[in-house]
Amino acid sequence: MTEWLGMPPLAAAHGGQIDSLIGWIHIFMLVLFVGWGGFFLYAIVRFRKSRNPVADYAGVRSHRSTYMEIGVAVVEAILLVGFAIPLWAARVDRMPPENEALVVQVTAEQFAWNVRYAGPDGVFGKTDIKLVDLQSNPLGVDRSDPPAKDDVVTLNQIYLPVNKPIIVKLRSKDVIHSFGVPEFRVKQDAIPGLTIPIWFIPNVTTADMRTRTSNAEFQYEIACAQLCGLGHARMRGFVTVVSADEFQKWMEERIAELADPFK
Ligand SMILES: [Cu+2]
Repeated sequence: MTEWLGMPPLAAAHGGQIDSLIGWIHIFMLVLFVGWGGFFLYAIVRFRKSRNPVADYAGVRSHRSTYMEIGVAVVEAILLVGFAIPLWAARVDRMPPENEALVVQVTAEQFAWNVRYAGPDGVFGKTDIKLVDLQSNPLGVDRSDPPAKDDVVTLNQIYLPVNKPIIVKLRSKDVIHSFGVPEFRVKQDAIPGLTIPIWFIPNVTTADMRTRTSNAEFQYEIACAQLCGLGHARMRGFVTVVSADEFQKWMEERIAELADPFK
Protein backbone atom coordinates (compact mmCIF):
# COMPACT_ATOMS: atom_id res chain seq x y z
CA MET A 1 0.00 0.00 0.00
CA THR A 2 2.98 2.29 0.26
CA GLU A 3 4.18 2.29 -3.35
CA TRP A 4 3.13 5.92 -3.47
CA LEU A 5 5.90 6.75 -0.98
CA GLY A 6 8.63 5.51 -3.34
CA MET A 7 10.22 3.26 -0.70
CA PRO A 8 13.04 0.93 -1.77
CA PRO A 9 11.85 -2.58 -2.70
CA LEU A 10 11.00 -4.73 0.29
CA ALA A 11 13.07 -7.81 1.13
CA ALA A 12 12.32 -8.76 4.74
CA ALA A 13 9.41 -10.59 6.33
CA HIS A 14 8.50 -7.88 8.85
CA GLY A 15 8.92 -5.02 6.35
CA GLY A 16 5.24 -4.82 5.43
CA GLN A 17 4.40 -3.79 9.00
CA ILE A 18 7.03 -1.06 9.01
CA ASP A 19 5.80 0.19 5.64
CA SER A 20 2.18 0.28 6.71
CA LEU A 21 3.15 2.23 9.85
CA ILE A 22 5.09 4.69 7.70
CA GLY A 23 2.10 4.87 5.33
CA TRP A 24 -0.38 5.57 8.15
CA ILE A 25 1.87 8.23 9.64
CA HIS A 26 1.99 9.98 6.26
CA ILE A 27 -1.80 9.81 5.91
CA PHE A 28 -2.41 11.15 9.43
CA MET A 29 0.17 13.89 8.95
CA LEU A 30 -1.44 14.86 5.64
CA VAL A 31 -4.81 15.14 7.38
CA LEU A 32 -3.22 17.23 10.15
CA PHE A 33 -1.42 19.43 7.62
CA VAL A 34 -4.54 20.08 5.58
CA GLY A 35 -6.63 20.54 8.73
CA TRP A 36 -4.30 22.99 10.45
CA GLY A 37 -3.63 24.79 7.14
CA GLY A 38 -7.39 25.19 6.59
CA PHE A 39 -7.86 26.43 10.13
CA PHE A 40 -5.05 28.93 9.65
CA LEU A 41 -6.67 30.33 6.47
CA TYR A 42 -10.07 30.44 8.21
CA ALA A 43 -8.56 32.34 11.15
CA ILE A 44 -6.91 34.88 8.82
CA VAL A 45 -10.25 35.64 7.11
CA ARG A 46 -12.51 35.34 10.15
CA PHE A 47 -10.40 37.62 12.36
CA ARG A 48 -9.43 40.15 9.68
CA LYS A 49 -8.96 43.76 10.75
CA SER A 50 -11.93 45.17 8.80
CA ARG A 51 -14.29 42.87 10.65
CA ASN A 52 -12.58 43.21 14.04
CA PRO A 53 -11.33 46.79 14.29
CA VAL A 54 -10.87 46.51 18.04
CA ALA A 55 -9.09 43.59 19.71
CA ASP A 56 -11.33 41.37 21.79
CA TYR A 57 -9.35 40.35 24.83
CA ALA A 58 -11.76 37.57 25.80
CA GLY A 59 -11.00 35.85 22.48
CA VAL A 60 -12.87 32.90 21.03
CA ARG A 61 -15.76 31.67 23.20
CA SER A 62 -16.62 28.50 21.31
CA HIS A 63 -14.86 25.28 22.36
CA ARG A 64 -14.50 23.96 18.84
CA SER A 65 -10.73 24.50 18.65
CA THR A 66 -10.30 22.72 21.99
CA TYR A 67 -12.19 19.71 20.63
CA MET A 68 -10.02 19.75 17.52
CA GLU A 69 -6.89 19.75 19.62
CA ILE A 70 -8.22 16.85 21.66
CA GLY A 71 -8.94 15.04 18.38
CA VAL A 72 -5.34 15.54 17.25
CA ALA A 73 -4.01 14.27 20.58
CA VAL A 74 -6.27 11.18 20.31
CA VAL A 75 -4.99 10.39 16.81
CA GLU A 76 -1.41 10.75 18.01
CA ALA A 77 -2.11 8.51 20.99
CA ILE A 78 -3.59 5.89 18.63
CA LEU A 79 -0.45 6.03 16.46
CA LEU A 80 1.76 5.59 19.49
CA VAL A 81 -0.20 3.03 21.52
CA GLY A 82 -1.96 1.23 18.68
CA PHE A 83 0.84 1.01 16.12
CA ALA A 84 4.28 2.13 17.25
CA ILE A 85 4.53 0.44 20.67
CA PRO A 86 3.19 -3.00 19.54
CA LEU A 87 5.49 -2.91 16.52
CA TRP A 88 8.44 -1.97 18.72
CA ALA A 89 7.60 -4.84 21.08
CA ALA A 90 7.34 -7.32 18.21
CA ARG A 91 10.46 -6.13 16.43
CA VAL A 92 12.80 -5.31 19.28
CA ASP A 93 11.77 -7.17 22.43
CA ARG A 94 10.82 -10.53 20.95
CA MET A 95 14.03 -11.93 19.53
CA PRO A 96 13.86 -15.34 17.88
CA PRO A 97 15.76 -18.05 19.84
CA GLU A 98 19.43 -18.10 18.84
CA ASN A 99 19.40 -21.81 18.01
CA GLU A 100 16.79 -21.21 15.32
CA ALA A 101 18.56 -18.21 13.86
CA LEU A 102 21.86 -17.38 12.24
CA VAL A 103 23.84 -15.13 14.54
CA VAL A 104 26.23 -12.72 12.84
CA GLN A 105 28.47 -10.38 14.74
CA VAL A 106 28.95 -7.07 12.97
CA THR A 107 31.57 -4.73 14.35
CA ALA A 108 31.70 -1.26 12.86
CA GLU A 109 34.89 0.76 12.73
CA GLN A 110 36.08 3.85 10.91
CA PHE A 111 35.34 3.07 8.06
CA ALA A 112 34.41 -0.54 7.57
CA TRP A 113 32.12 -3.36 8.66
CA ASN A 114 33.82 -6.37 10.24
CA VAL A 115 31.64 -9.42 10.04
CA ARG A 116 32.12 -12.60 12.08
CA TYR A 117 30.30 -15.92 11.91
CA ALA A 118 30.64 -18.55 14.62
CA GLY A 119 31.25 -21.24 11.99
CA PRO A 120 29.90 -24.82 12.07
CA ASP A 121 30.25 -25.19 15.87
CA GLY A 122 27.90 -22.25 16.42
CA VAL A 123 30.17 -20.81 19.12
CA PHE A 124 32.07 -17.55 18.83
CA GLY A 125 35.65 -18.01 19.97
CA LYS A 126 37.55 -15.72 22.30
CA THR A 127 38.92 -12.42 21.20
CA ASP A 128 41.77 -10.50 22.71
CA ILE A 129 42.45 -6.84 22.20
CA LYS A 130 46.22 -7.59 22.13
CA LEU A 131 45.73 -9.66 18.98
CA VAL A 132 43.99 -6.89 17.07
CA ASP A 133 45.80 -6.13 13.85
CA LEU A 134 44.05 -3.82 11.42
CA GLN A 135 45.17 -5.79 8.38
CA SER A 136 45.31 -9.43 9.42
CA ASN A 137 43.04 -9.69 12.47
CA PRO A 138 40.77 -6.64 12.84
CA LEU A 139 38.66 -8.30 15.55
CA GLY A 140 41.52 -9.84 17.52
CA VAL A 141 40.17 -13.39 17.17
CA ASP A 142 42.25 -15.77 19.29
CA ARG A 143 42.75 -18.71 16.92
CA SER A 144 44.31 -20.79 19.72
CA ASP A 145 40.89 -20.99 21.39
CA PRO A 146 39.16 -24.12 19.99
CA PRO A 147 35.75 -22.47 19.26
CA ALA A 148 37.60 -19.66 17.46
CA LYS A 149 39.25 -22.03 14.96
CA ASP A 150 36.23 -22.08 12.65
CA ASP A 151 35.15 -18.46 13.17
CA VAL A 152 34.76 -16.87 9.76
CA VAL A 153 35.63 -13.19 9.44
CA THR A 154 34.80 -11.09 6.40
CA LEU A 155 35.17 -7.43 5.57
CA ASN A 156 32.22 -5.39 4.26
CA GLN A 157 30.49 -8.56 3.04
CA ILE A 158 27.63 -10.33 4.77
CA TYR A 159 26.31 -13.55 3.26
CA LEU A 160 22.89 -14.57 4.52
CA PRO A 161 20.61 -17.52 3.80
CA VAL A 162 17.13 -16.57 2.62
CA ASN A 163 14.03 -17.12 4.81
CA LYS A 164 15.97 -17.72 8.01
CA PRO A 165 15.85 -15.43 11.05
CA ILE A 166 19.07 -13.44 11.23
CA ILE A 167 20.30 -11.91 14.46
CA VAL A 168 22.92 -9.24 13.94
CA LYS A 169 24.91 -8.43 17.06
CA LEU A 170 26.05 -4.94 16.45
CA ARG A 171 29.14 -3.44 18.04
CA SER A 172 31.52 -0.58 17.37
CA LYS A 173 35.28 -0.26 17.85
CA ASP A 174 35.45 3.52 17.90
CA VAL A 175 32.58 5.96 17.39
CA ILE A 176 28.83 5.68 16.87
CA HIS A 177 27.98 4.15 13.50
CA SER A 178 24.62 2.98 12.25
CA PHE A 179 23.79 -0.24 10.46
CA GLY A 180 21.09 0.39 7.88
CA VAL A 181 19.84 -1.82 5.07
CA PRO A 182 16.84 -0.04 3.55
CA GLU A 183 15.41 -3.13 1.77
CA PHE A 184 15.29 -5.02 5.09
CA ARG A 185 13.74 -2.02 6.86
CA VAL A 186 16.34 -2.20 9.62
CA LYS A 187 18.45 0.56 11.03
CA GLN A 188 20.28 0.49 14.32
CA ASP A 189 23.07 2.55 15.82
CA ALA A 190 26.27 0.73 16.75
CA ILE A 191 27.52 2.17 20.02
CA PRO A 192 31.00 1.61 21.47
CA GLY A 193 30.82 -0.50 24.63
CA LEU A 194 27.45 -2.05 23.80
CA THR A 195 26.38 -5.12 21.85
CA ILE A 196 23.01 -4.40 20.34
CA PRO A 197 21.04 -7.24 18.73
CA ILE A 198 18.70 -6.66 15.80
CA TRP A 199 16.88 -9.30 13.80
CA PHE A 200 15.08 -9.74 10.52
CA ILE A 201 14.20 -12.45 8.02
CA PRO A 202 15.48 -11.66 4.53
CA ASN A 203 12.97 -13.16 2.12
CA VAL A 204 14.24 -12.19 -1.33
CA THR A 205 17.59 -13.45 -2.61
CA THR A 206 19.96 -11.04 -4.31
CA ALA A 207 19.44 -12.97 -7.59
CA ASP A 208 15.63 -12.65 -7.33
CA MET A 209 15.94 -8.97 -6.55
CA ARG A 210 18.09 -8.51 -9.65
CA THR A 211 15.32 -9.99 -11.78
CA ARG A 212 12.62 -8.08 -9.95
CA THR A 213 14.33 -4.71 -10.32
CA SER A 214 15.70 -5.54 -13.81
CA ASN A 215 19.07 -4.41 -12.52
CA ALA A 216 21.77 -7.01 -13.04
CA GLU A 217 24.10 -5.21 -10.64
CA PHE A 218 21.67 -4.86 -7.76
CA GLN A 219 23.25 -5.29 -4.31
CA TYR A 220 21.83 -4.94 -0.84
CA GLU A 221 23.95 -2.20 0.60
CA ILE A 222 24.81 -1.52 4.22
CA ALA A 223 24.89 2.21 4.53
CA CYS A 224 26.45 3.74 7.60
CA ALA A 225 23.61 5.96 8.74
CA GLN A 226 25.50 8.06 11.27
CA LEU A 227 28.02 10.68 10.24
CA CYS A 228 31.02 8.91 11.78
CA GLY A 229 34.01 10.80 10.44
CA LEU A 230 35.79 11.87 7.27
CA GLY A 231 35.47 8.50 5.56
CA HIS A 232 31.79 8.11 6.40
CA ALA A 233 30.70 8.30 2.78
CA ARG A 234 32.82 5.33 1.77
CA MET A 235 31.70 3.16 4.70
CA ARG A 236 29.62 0.76 2.65
CA GLY A 237 29.16 -2.91 2.96
CA PHE A 238 27.19 -5.43 0.97
CA VAL A 239 24.71 -8.08 1.92
CA THR A 240 24.27 -11.05 -0.38
CA VAL A 241 21.17 -13.12 0.24
CA VAL A 242 21.44 -16.65 -1.16
CA SER A 243 19.63 -19.97 -0.88
CA ALA A 244 20.37 -22.18 2.12
CA ASP A 245 22.48 -24.51 -0.06
CA GLU A 246 24.50 -21.72 -1.57
CA PHE A 247 25.08 -20.31 1.91
CA GLN A 248 26.31 -23.69 3.13
CA LYS A 249 28.68 -23.87 0.18
CA TRP A 250 29.96 -20.35 0.77
CA MET A 251 30.56 -21.14 4.44
CA GLU A 252 32.48 -24.33 3.56
CA GLU A 253 34.67 -22.39 1.15
CA ARG A 254 35.50 -19.87 3.87
CA ILE A 255 36.34 -22.69 6.31
CA ALA A 256 38.60 -24.25 3.68
CA GLU A 257 40.32 -20.88 3.26
CA LEU A 258 40.92 -20.75 7.00
CA ALA A 259 42.69 -24.09 6.87
CA ASP A 260 44.82 -22.98 3.96
CA PRO A 261 44.81 -19.20 3.53
CA PHE A 262 47.20 -19.31 0.54
CA LYS A 263 45.08 -21.61 -1.54
CU1 LIG B 1 30.20 4.77 10.15
